[in-house]
Amino acid sequence: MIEPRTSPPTPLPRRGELSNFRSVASASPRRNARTSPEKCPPCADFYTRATVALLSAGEGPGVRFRRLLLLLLLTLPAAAQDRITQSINAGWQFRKADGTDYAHTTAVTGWGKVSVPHTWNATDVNDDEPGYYRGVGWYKKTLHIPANWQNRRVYLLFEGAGQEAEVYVNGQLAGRHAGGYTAFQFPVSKWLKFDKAATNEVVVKVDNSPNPALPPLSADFTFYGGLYRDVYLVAASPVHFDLDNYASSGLFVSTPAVSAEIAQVLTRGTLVNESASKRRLTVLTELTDRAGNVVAQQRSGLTLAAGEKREFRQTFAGLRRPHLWSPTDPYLYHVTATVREAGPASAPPLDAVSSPLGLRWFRFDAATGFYLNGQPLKLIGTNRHQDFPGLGNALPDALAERDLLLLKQMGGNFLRVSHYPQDPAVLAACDRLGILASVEIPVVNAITDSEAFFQNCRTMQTEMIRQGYNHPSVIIWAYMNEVLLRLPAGLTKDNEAGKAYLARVAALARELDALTRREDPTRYTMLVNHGAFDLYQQAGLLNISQLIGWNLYAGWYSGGFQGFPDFLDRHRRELPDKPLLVTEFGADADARLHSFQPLRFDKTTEYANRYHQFYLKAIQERPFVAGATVWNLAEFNSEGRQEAVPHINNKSLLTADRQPKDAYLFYQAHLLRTPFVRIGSRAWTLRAGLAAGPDSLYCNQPVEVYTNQPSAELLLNGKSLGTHPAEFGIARFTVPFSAGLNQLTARAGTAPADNVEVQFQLLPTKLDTEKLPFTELNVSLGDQRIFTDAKLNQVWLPEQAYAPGGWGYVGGHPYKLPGDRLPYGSDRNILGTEYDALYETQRVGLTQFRLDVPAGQYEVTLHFAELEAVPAAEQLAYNLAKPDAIAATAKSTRRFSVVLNGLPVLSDLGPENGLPPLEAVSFKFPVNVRKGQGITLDFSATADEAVLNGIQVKRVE
Ligand code: GCB
Ligand code: CA
Repeated sequence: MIEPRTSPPTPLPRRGELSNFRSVASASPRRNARTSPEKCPPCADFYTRATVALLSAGEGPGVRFRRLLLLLLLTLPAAAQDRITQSINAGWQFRKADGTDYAHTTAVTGWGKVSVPHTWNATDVNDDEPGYYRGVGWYKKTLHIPANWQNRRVYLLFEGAGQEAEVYVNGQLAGRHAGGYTAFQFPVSKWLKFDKAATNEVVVKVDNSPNPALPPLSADFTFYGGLYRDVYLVAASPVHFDLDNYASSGLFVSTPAVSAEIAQVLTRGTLVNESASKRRLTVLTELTDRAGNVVAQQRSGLTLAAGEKREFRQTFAGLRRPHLWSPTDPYLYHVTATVREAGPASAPPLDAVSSPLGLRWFRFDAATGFYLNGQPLKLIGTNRHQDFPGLGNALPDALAERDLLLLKQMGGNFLRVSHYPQDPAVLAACDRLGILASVEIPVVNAITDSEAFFQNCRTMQTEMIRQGYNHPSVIIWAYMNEVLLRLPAGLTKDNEAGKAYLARVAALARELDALTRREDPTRYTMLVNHGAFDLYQQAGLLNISQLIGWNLYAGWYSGGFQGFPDFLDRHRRELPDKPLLVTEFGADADARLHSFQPLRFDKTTEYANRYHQFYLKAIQERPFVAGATVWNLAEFNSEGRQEAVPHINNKSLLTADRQPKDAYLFYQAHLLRTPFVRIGSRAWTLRAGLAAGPDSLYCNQPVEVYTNQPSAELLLNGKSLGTHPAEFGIARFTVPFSAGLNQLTARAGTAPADNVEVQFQLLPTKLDTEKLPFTELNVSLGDQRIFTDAKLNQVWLPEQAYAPGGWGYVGGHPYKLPGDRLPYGSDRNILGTEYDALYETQRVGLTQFRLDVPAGQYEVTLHFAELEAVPAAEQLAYNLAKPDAIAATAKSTRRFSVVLNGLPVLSDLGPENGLPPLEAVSFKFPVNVRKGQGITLDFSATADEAVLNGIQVKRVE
């Protein structure tokens, strides 16, 4: 190896070139005002030499040869690095034990075997019992430590534990950590036994009990407990890069100035000498390109006394014509810092750390949005929660990575990592895939005005920044989400206590914002609010952060779609200097529910489609909207939620098992550059409907085709239904489905054709006809939606009034929960069923249900759920006080009877008698129908009114 001192002089940029740098700092005057926290320590023996070995064109042969030689030498394989990092996920034991101490817990038996990632809430967040286990869980594991680790500094590294942890090694407390979403690591050498025969016991107490000092206090997601991310053992040499800096890598890489011509890279770190003697050391930092070639290196020498800890920094002044990082070309360089004994470069490494390096620059403009590498770029993407069905939040990295790939395949270029820092695999995937990211700590809905709460916030923010600092994908650090959503009991924005609270929230915001700018002046700060403009204005929260994020649900939780652009325009008018992002927008979409006349809050796919169509247009039409992230990428667990699928928030583009909903295809049609065409509602492969007329053998239903081409053609069983223009990404068709299999094919331009097979259940309009014999009918009463049950292969149709020859109800009206949110039905959790959406709607006061079926053997099943119950359901979906809603008691005195073809089958049904509130109840009756008789159900009430939630009629012979 050539000592850098003798290597050719580095072609550093001349002054004039440097001042041409286009960078975040020079592009945005506000950011210039920031001062850098990076201070070079006063170190007498600190020397540094730079070599930049980028081969550039137009050089003389001599220079070229020397450079080639240098490049060759620099790429010689390095000796093995001396730090050992190994996961210790396997072979843990687990025990749930609330309120017990270390001595007691470790003495008892009854431990189960688990491996991490692990959560104790994987299943109890989905059952009918209110709440989920929030308490203590203990983990223990035996470790065999190699005898030759005696001289190493051994650490335990936890990528995350929900929500608080205490780590014990051989009975001694090694450390405590508060906060469920950031990593922590503790030195454990001093308690380890290195004897070959000895075993070491690690015990971790994890606790997800509510803690008023620890964010999040309340939120629309589940606060899972457990060791739910990877756990590692780290063994470093006594001379090592800092392992005690908020579980960061100890190496901080930034890019103070980047342009298309030249890039500056700054590395900072701290070196620790835990050996017993003074050491003369060299830190060699190398930048390598994607192929592994060293493109620049820096060497710094420093002498550390025994026990000394010393900062170093290295500036790579001029990386010429850097390969820039961007969503379309996420090119990554790599940084590796290695420490060796001073002297020959071939000395074995003592420690090494590495980091990705992406060269890019960016800025936000309040009027014109976001710019990456000097080009305007509309940030479009989603939010993401970290759970998965059946696993809770304890995911293998691969599932997190798959989510990011799905976002990329949608054409997304932006991820809001909500509402908390996630697995390190997430930002690593963002770096690789070219997805820009905003990351935040989980201060959600409210704060506690205590020093302990404030301190936990500061620590979390620092951990988040230091742990994520080196990811080129990160452009924003945020720290609060809708913090004024829930003012503490008794407080209003106008009373004294309320005003004092708002002032404390603002004080915390100011502190966290200042901390963030100090920690990392290269990113932007952001505060995220719900749509209460005046309230946040009054609290002074709109002029603290550099960016404002708005979570806007106009046309969902309240009002109409127009409220959305009106709100954006208001921000533009009143805060003309503040760049904004739409950090959340979305509508529930239960993949089972469809309607061709969708209504606000009906949770159908089609309503969500309209919502996204309106919103995306408004976002695109406004250049000042720098970015927007859909709420949410995939369905996620929120244990306290009710709605059509209890415990699940389904405002998402993907189902829980990551199948695309229509809105995902819609964004693909807008964001993908390669020719694209997909048939909408592609998962709705089982459909049903009434024949178009008494003599028809088909049913007309709309089908949407998503494409980025000017038009699309749709074929049904090989026959063209025409070519229709795509309007804002959608070509609309009416498809005459016939009974059985229907093959749809969509074609558009050069996009690969798309195929979907739909199984159609065609129902006769007149039930007694030979042409289309009656087989079965499933009707959801009080409902205007179609419900498809893929599991049982059944489709439920919306109710209709009876007409002779057909079927339907006589009399009554649809149930509607008071309030202006739901168009009909209730949103309360119905116990004892997975078909909440069906039981949540009901016809009240009907006198009959009739079907003019031909003679034969039938089965009639009636479905009921008493929807009148106290206390009244929560009005706000993200208002999470809930357990009492389950322990509902009857509000109605209902008593009614049902007579089936003259036979009294149900008598005096009511809350007191067979119909407890909010529970699914059904009765099945066999019926022998004579010719001309049909099926008639008569309903009569002796108190209140009769009800019916669902009916199924099936011909059995
Ligand atoms: C919000 C919250 C988010 C909720 C979402 C919803 O504004 O920030 O945590 O899940 O609304 O679906 O209500
Ligand atoms: Ca992981």
